[in-house]
Amino acid sequence: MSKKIFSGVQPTGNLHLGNYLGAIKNFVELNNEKDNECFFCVVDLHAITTKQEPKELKKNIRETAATFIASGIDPKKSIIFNQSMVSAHSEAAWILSCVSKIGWLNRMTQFKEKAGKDKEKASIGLYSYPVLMAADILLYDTTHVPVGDDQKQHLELCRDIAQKFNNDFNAPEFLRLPEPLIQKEFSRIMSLKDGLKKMSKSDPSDLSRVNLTDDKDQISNKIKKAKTDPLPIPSELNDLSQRPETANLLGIYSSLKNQNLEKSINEFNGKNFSEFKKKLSEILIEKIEPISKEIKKLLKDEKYLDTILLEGSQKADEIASKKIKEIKKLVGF
Ligand code: AQP
Repeated sequence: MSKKIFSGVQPTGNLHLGNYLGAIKNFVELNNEKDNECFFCVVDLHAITTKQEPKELKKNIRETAATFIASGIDPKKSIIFNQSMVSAHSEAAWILSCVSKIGWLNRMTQFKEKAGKDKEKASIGLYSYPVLMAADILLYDTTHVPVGDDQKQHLELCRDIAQKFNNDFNAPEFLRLPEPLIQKEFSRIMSLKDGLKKMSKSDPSDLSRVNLTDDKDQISNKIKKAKTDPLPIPSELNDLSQRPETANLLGIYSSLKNQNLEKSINEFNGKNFSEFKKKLSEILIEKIEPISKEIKKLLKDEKYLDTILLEGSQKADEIASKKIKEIKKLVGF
């Protein structure tokens, strides 16, 4: 069955291994499946929910598009576009925010994590971020949304919003309820410095993540410095439950090798970390360095990247503007 795929990445800089293994690697596979119709969006409206420097944002928008292409998404086959260039996203977000319940949004754990202790100072945009995400997805009659595990709750909310809109406006199945595509394993990559914290762009320590623009030396230096524990690699999966850093590094290795955790444990069982880290660096360099080199090459051609985004946005706009017209009609505008 052909799928309609939508997913986005925020252009907030420092795209990392977590973004790659949790989301972009999956985008590439879906791009390569024959009959899929894919939309990969640089979600700049989401990015401004936290303060962005305008010049940096512009640079990061191009870098995100370059990362998509360098990772293997073919802009001739998939639509790569810029969220802010398609005004239907903002319009649909407003309308959907009027059917969404405050109680639903209050349950979103990502807002709690990102807003931190001082919620009063967080932007309204950060709070209503999941409604904009629902608008993004629903405008394209998306069937499947490939995301990392951290976005699962937002996708469930998107389904609730769609259902509520359809009920409120007596339009059964008008907004299509999308399915999440979350990998069973390795869907949450953790920080290299703390196995209990998500690998994240906004972590102040660059040593906490492998950036997709890192070169060979940076990658091997970060793996050398990655936190471990004093025990050797275990022989049983169960022994990993109290060892988050070890579990994370073995997870990264397994994901890059496309093999299960058990196989990796068997490979390194009883060995010390220096031997494992050497192999981990090798596979990371093999998989990430070509992407990093290609990103840098693509970034030199701003005109090419801007054209991809402009043409992609025009194609997306054709579809989204039809859907928003129908939404407005149902609402009574
Ligand atoms: N650590 C992660 N493990 C697995 N998947 C991840 N994703 C992000 N971090 C991890 C997935 O990457 C996609 C794009 O994410 P995003 O750019 O929209 O924003 P995010 O999830 O907020 O990413 P960060 O790195 O955590 O950013 P900051 O530091 O700004 O909060 C999504 O599919 C996400 O699941």
